[in-house]
Amino acid sequence: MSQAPDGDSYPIQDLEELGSRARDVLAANDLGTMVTAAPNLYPHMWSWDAAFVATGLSTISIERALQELDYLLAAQWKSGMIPHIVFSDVPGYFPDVDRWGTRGASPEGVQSSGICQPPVHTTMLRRIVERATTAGGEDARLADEFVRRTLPRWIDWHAWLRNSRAEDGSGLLTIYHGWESGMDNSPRFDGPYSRVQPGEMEPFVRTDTLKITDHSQRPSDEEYSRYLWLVQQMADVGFDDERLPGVMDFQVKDVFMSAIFATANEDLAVLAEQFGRPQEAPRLRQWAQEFCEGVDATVDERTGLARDRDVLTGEWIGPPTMAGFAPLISTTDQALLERQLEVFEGPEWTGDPRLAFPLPASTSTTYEGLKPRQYWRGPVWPVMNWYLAHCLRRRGDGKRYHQLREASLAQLMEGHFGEYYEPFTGEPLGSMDQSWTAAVALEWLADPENG
Ligand code: 9WN
Repeated sequence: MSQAPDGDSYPIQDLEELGSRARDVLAANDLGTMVTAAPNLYPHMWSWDAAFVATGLSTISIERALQELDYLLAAQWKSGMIPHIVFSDVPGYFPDVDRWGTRGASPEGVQSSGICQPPVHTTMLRRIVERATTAGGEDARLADEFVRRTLPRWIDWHAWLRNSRAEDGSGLLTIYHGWESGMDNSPRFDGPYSRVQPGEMEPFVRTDTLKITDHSQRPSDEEYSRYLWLVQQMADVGFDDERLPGVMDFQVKDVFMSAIFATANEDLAVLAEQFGRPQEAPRLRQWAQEFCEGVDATVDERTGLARDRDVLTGEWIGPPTMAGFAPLISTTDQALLERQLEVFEGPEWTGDPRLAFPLPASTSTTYEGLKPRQYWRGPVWPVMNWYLAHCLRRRGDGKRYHQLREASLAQLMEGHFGEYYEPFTGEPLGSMDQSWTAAVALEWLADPENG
């Protein structure tokens, strides 16, 4: 293990300063209606970012945290889908709403994309509710009112995922675009994307590479033309859930998103029981179990890692990425959990002595395709560190939560709140002042608990 300074060994004023800067980042990115994902590169609300941002905001104001989730829910489609982007009026992101062709599909007055992202929302909502309940008073009242009012919407969201993305009962969600995974250009998707051959398309100009001028940190133009082709394929069938399986050139059973969904169903079941809809809990628990089993069944005996599956070819997906640790999120199988932890702490992952901090990189640091500076092909993502630690702590592993907390605080102390970090040098990369990075810094600071 490399020597990560102990997060708790920092002078209290350094930790306070980190917290104060994280709060400033969220305040600066707050348009009043939404906290944008990042100030320049991402001037809109992203679905899974908003959930993490809400939990960070809840360390400051429960009311503001719940408003964030309300704003996201207002963009929910009739089908139950929560779109991956809710557009603000700030220009400068591509693809914009016109390129998406979703006007008319999203609710009146809302501009959104037409795909989804990982369903971390109800896990974060449960966390916010716990914080509000502990605080008591007006915070507890607000949380109670919010959950009672919005429970049906969250249940619709989960029902849409289960019924339009996993109606086969596999316990694995299908995604039709790498953006739906939130890990856009991960090597997980190289095989499926290699079979996407863009046809005739409107020309386009990227905006991301105008903002991140070191292009080695972003996906390539070739990757972008595939991304845009898939958007066009969906738009051509009016984002009709029933027609997508017949037309899409990219269809992957996403194991990481499925594990997130398993856990989120358990969290939603708990909320349903606590807030007046206990009759919904059995269905949600059944989905939790279905997806937990679906995820466990993908594990490669040889490597101990979980795998995605390419629906169109039936092939398992090989590259060793952090998605392989999906069972750490959802499994109830103790032997599998232990095996996964052994791999997680081994020399190909957080035990690699070359790492700046013992944190999981987005692909194994010994993978031949590792690109330590490029997006989901190697960098360490602070938001993922906190989410995995949160899932471990949920199952009672306070020791590992604490270890990941120390290493994460050590990483974040440099103060830029990078979107992602170079694993060996700890250099912040991508967007700076990224909202979800600031949000998880606040979570780490709010919660030093050691099991
Ligand atoms: C496309 C906002 C989002 C995150 C994703 C991350 C990145 C978008 C982009 O930024 O994706 O959705 O334009 O690159 O991959 O996880 O939600 O932070």
